[in-house]
Amino acid sequence: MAQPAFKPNYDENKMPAYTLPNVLQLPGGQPVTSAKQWSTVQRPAILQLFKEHVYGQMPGKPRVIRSVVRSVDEQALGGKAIRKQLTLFFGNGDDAPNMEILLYLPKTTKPAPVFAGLNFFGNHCVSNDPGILLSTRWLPNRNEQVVTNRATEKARGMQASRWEVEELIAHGYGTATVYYGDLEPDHATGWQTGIRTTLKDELHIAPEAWSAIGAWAWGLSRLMDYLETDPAVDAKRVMLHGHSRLGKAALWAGANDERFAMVISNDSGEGGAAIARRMFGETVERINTSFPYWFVGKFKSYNQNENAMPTDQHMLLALVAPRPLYVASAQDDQWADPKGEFLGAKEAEPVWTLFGKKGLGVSAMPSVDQPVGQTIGYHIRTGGHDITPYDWQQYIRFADKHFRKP
Ligand code: GTR
Repeated sequence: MAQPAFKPNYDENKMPAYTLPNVLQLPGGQPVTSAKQWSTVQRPAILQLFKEHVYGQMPGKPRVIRSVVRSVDEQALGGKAIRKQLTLFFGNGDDAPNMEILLYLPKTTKPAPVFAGLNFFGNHCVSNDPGILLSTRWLPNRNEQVVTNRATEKARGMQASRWEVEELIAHGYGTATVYYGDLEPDHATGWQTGIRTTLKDELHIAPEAWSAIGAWAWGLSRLMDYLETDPAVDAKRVMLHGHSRLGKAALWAGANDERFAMVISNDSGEGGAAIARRMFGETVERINTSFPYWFVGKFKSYNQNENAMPTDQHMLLALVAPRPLYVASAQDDQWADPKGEFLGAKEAEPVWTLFGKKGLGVSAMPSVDQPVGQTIGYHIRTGGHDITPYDWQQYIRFADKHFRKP
């Protein structure tokens, strides 16, 4: 029998009753009272809950990681930037699983802070720069840009509006990116050709012990491994960012890997920054039905059963503490539940307080286009599900505030 069509709830008055787990309450019921107790007991315990119930295990590095430079242009973007392209191999030999890295750096003598994130359509999608190597991987078909699952020349710059490469360079930041499909193509059988299969023996992990979001997040940590080896990069100032499903992956990577200095969630919604128990817009059941491979099998047991989860997404955001966290929403992106994203940040705030840091510094959700926050930044902007220049202006300002102190 056909399933009834999913009807998202967009009415605050039809919210189910729920009680959120307290981020600062230990499993035995006692409160977490010190930053040390958070770091040594509660943080690892919460991370473990997300591994078991939501995103799966997070394997370590392969034994061999090798970067091979493909091209360097010291006069990129009209002479304003340095462009490097590398392949990062996970193992010996040209046929080892690998991912392509695109890196733009400002022309400075000092190591540069860098914004790092995955892209949706191959590295060539982030800029019209003709020097970017066209990805040869599987891509989701789109118009004349991706035909029979391969990029055409028309795919160049197809998501340039989401990247602001020149703006970042002008502000003294580098930008590093990898196509998420290099880790795992985003479809139901993508795991069969992605690293969950090709690296399963090397990483000693069964494909079903983790998830597509896990594989994408793992790739971000490997990108960090590379950035740590590049003397032109200040690896202590790498700002991780991601939009939507890649925002979920960025949060999961930032939770696991504390080398990232700051984490930005752009419209990450369900399975990202939004409180799942609200069941507003996309729900656990809906995301598990559309994208079952994004999460581990156990997550399906919470379909329409959110109150039984030992986690909710404020706990994921809390794992970024005490580092700066930015959560962004968009007014017309109700599917991602902007209010639930704000509340995710708000409910995570006590952990920053424990570290003596000011979090959001507001109790109510701000109005549209009114960014707020100290160590946790938040805004809801006008417009839909996207990354816009407005979003980037806030991220640059927030990074400047935390990492470019005079
Ligand atoms: C949607 C999904 C969202 C979000 C979005 C995206 O289809 O329901 O959770 O991940 O895709 O990545 O743009």
